[in-house]
Amino acid sequence: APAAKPLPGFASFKNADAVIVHSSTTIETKRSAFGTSVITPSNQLYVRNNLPTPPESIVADRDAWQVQIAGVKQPRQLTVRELKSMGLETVTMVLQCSGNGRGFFPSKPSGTQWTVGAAGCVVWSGVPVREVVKALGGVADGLAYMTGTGGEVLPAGLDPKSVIVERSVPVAAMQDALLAWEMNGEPISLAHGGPLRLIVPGYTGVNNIKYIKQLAFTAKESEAHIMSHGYRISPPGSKGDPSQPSVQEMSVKSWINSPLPEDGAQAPGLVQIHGVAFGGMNGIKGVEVSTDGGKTWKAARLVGPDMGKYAWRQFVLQAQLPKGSHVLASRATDDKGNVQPETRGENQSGYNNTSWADHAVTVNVA
Ligand code: MSS
Repeated sequence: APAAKPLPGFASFKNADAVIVHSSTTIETKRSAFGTSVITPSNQLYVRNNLPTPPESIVADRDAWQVQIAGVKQPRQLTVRELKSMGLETVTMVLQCSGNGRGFFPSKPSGTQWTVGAAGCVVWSGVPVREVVKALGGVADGLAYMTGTGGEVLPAGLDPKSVIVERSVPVAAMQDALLAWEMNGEPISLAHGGPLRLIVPGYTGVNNIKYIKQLAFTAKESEAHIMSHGYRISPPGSKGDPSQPSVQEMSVKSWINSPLPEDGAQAPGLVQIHGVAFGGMNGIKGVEVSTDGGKTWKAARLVGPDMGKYAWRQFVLQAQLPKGSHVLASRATDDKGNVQPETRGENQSGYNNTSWADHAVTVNVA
């Protein structure tokens, strides 16, 4: 096996044994590292940066960081210090890259070949966006989108629109959104978007803008390339364009984290098959587990605390596995009755893979 790549400096606090370093801007959590305690520790959470990471200096004086609030009746620049007096809420949320599961597409779309580990369940604290908007007189009339802009210094000599991280979501997403300064009980690290991050619960990773420097209510979606052409669900063989759906709300998904093929052969007998399940915008009603590749299913038991509809649930099924090879699969149902599908939705860039068949694992009992 090739030598593991070193952790980049801004992510040196990560547990090197728990992650796969794909590149200096993409780090994945190992499937075997998710554990059974719901929350993903900060030192194991995946990282995905579309641009070089900003310098550590931006988190030197966190409270002084400024964000411009535009498209409200009284637009203003606010510091994190001011935001900390305007409201407080905590949300536990699955943060998941739009491309999580891309590595299972047989077409091998370009981009990081994530399997399951471009996701984690994390706790965010900050001020509700709706409180900030209320304090500034409300959203200006007729504005349909909430647009967040990342605070990276852009590489010189390029059209800013071609590189800037700026994403628009429907204005309704404001209701549960936060401007967050804390993650898992600590000030948000630079790696995860400190000093201030836009959190849009239920929406894929890219919509959760790190080091946010502007939050604007806008009539139209951003014209940044990452919005107009990137992160679109394009038919295989075609390029992204604004007419195609953008990656936004996540949908029901689950996967098994133990046992795994990399654990080696299992002894015959009782095994605990466990994993995680989440519904994106909805809570989880139940999870079924199959030990025969999806021919038959048994209800798993949900375990651990229910941290709300945006969090994931742990599930477990005890099963007797005789000698032989077994294909273990999980299939979740959300509380609106949506069932995790067997197959992925084919698309050019490998987004939104929720296929239970792709996430199945084959274990050997000997
Ligand atoms: N933000 C900013 N500012 N920048 C960048 O680059 N990225 C995205 C988000 N946000 C970015 C941002 C993505 S894309 C993702 S996933 C996320 O983020 C991640 O996170 P973390 O913390 O984990 O790193 Mo895909 O859909």
